[in-house]
Amino acid sequence: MMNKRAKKMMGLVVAAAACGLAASTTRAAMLIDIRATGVSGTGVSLTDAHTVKIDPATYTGAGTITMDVHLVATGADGTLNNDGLQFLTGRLTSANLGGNANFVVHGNMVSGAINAPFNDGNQQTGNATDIDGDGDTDIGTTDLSNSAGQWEVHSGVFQAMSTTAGNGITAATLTMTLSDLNQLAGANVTQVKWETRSGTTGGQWRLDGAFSSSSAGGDSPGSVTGGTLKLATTDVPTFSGVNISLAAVPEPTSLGLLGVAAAGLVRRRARKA
Ligand SMILES: [Ca+2]
Ligand SMILES: [Ca+2]
Ligand SMILES: [Ca+2]
Repeated sequence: MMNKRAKKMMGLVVAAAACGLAASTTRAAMLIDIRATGVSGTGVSLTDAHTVKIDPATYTGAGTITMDVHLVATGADGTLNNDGLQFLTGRLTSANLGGNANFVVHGNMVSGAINAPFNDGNQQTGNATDIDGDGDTDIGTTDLSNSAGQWEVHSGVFQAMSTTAGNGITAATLTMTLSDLNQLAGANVTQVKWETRSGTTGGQWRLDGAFSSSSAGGDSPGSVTGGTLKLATTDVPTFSGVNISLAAVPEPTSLGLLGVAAAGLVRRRARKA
């Protein structure tokens, strides 16, 4: 028979499995996926595409994080060749999840050139502005209702997601030049995040439509029929950011203490049996 703790553990396992299932189901949405692709600097390490760790014991106060802004329009019918994007406008900031006072790390951010096919002349790499007033420069402006100075991808026609590698498009490369580290209590995660332009149309995409024509290479589908025209004002895009946190490196002494505690537990269990 399961005791209380075993039952609780079982519940957690079931809940985790359910989360996994939910995450793998088709998401009908526009995703701005900010992915870390590389780091430099002593004590700066890349755990995965959305996690960067800084080891305060070895960090020298300098380094970089290189990121991609990857755009994916995903409908609900399981195929990407009828999902497309025409333009998207917003800004990118680096902000602590708990507020500016307890930042993990500061760093100025810049965007590289916007990649084809979202560079029809109306694209923008965004102004260098300290949007959140934390002392480092972000990409875009403080007025999220105005497109001027924001980061923007723009194509003259709809572009199907399936025409680019990786089921989406890598719109641009971002670089964050790291500086000072804050190790004050309360510092937890600094996140590179996305905010879509508000007020008026901040983007336009199609999910599960039909692209009626295409060039030889499959690019520039031109016109779209069917599906639903999505506007950022009514269908808010989701984003996946890059989280920067302090690396927790267990010290040899605390590892030793853990060993002693484990040995004590074993002795206690042995006595009870
Ligand atoms: Ca689709
Ligand atoms: Ca910042
Ligand atoms: Ca800032």
